[in-house]
Amino acid sequence: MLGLGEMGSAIARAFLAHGYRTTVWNRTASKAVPLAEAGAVAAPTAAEAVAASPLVVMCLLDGAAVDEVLSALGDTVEGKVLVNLTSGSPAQARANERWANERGARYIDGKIMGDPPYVGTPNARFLFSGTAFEAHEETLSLLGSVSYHGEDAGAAAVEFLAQVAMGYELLLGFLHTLKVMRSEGADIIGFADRFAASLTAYQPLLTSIAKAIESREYPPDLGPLDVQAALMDDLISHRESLGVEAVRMRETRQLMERRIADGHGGQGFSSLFELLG
Ligand code: FVH
Repeated sequence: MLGLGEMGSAIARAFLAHGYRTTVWNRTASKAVPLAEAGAVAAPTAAEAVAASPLVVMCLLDGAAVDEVLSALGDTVEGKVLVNLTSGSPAQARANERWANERGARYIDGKIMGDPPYVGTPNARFLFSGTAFEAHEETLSLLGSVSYHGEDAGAAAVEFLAQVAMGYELLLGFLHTLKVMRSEGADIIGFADRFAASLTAYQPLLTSIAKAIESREYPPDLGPLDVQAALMDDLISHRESLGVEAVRMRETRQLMERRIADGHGGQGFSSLFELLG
């Protein structure tokens, strides 16, 4: 295990808990001490840790840290399987795979959704991609609930960035809406509970929007744009009257106007996809 931050340490502990002989390395050596006390072997260098095991798992801060550690490892990775669980882009994952293959190693890219205390439980989600995954699925499944996204090494990162981006899009909208509710003197905790309960209604809607985009046949989902545009005006003026940011509402309104002007006022929300750059 290379990298013993919060996440790397939790991963090393999960392997130890399942009886795996685990060698650990961290740039700041003191972080290996608690793991050595828990039964791991602490290696003085990353290359010595790699030499100890056929399966090498890395979880570092970012892509720059991965590049630094990989370049120090060089050809010592020959014959190993590298599993990189560091957050990063699809391009970084594909470049890491090329780097590993050129040195006679195989590469699995992994991305983590969940906090360190959940590692080793189904509440920690691990997304994987790369051709070597199947052979190591059993070991990697000890870390949490696992999903495989295909042979393209970048596929797990594509899914991870999309999932994380959706989370931020939703949560930023939620913060702005809480601002509206608080400006109106409403109970925001009660609102949060009610909105959470209504989230299940979005499940079929998300699927039907994706299907409408694939088929390019846009039913009036959420109602025809002609009708929705009037509602957008209410949303924008309500927010503006309270001094709350309405930038995404204005963007949505502009997209609706363009679509209506193009003669598609009878179509639904999903049809705005046609206008996205
Ligand atoms: N912690 C979390 O909740 C999440 C949840 C979802 C995904 N992540 C990703 O996991 C990666 C590691 O995150 P972390 O929480 O373990 O981060 P830290 O505790 O800050 O540990 C960072 C480790 O990286 C080492 N490191 C940093 N730079 C270098 C470098 N140039 N060379 C070698 N190692 C480096 C650092 O070493 P040190 O500072 O202790 O010497 C730590 O071992 C991350 O991609 C999250 O996005 C976490």
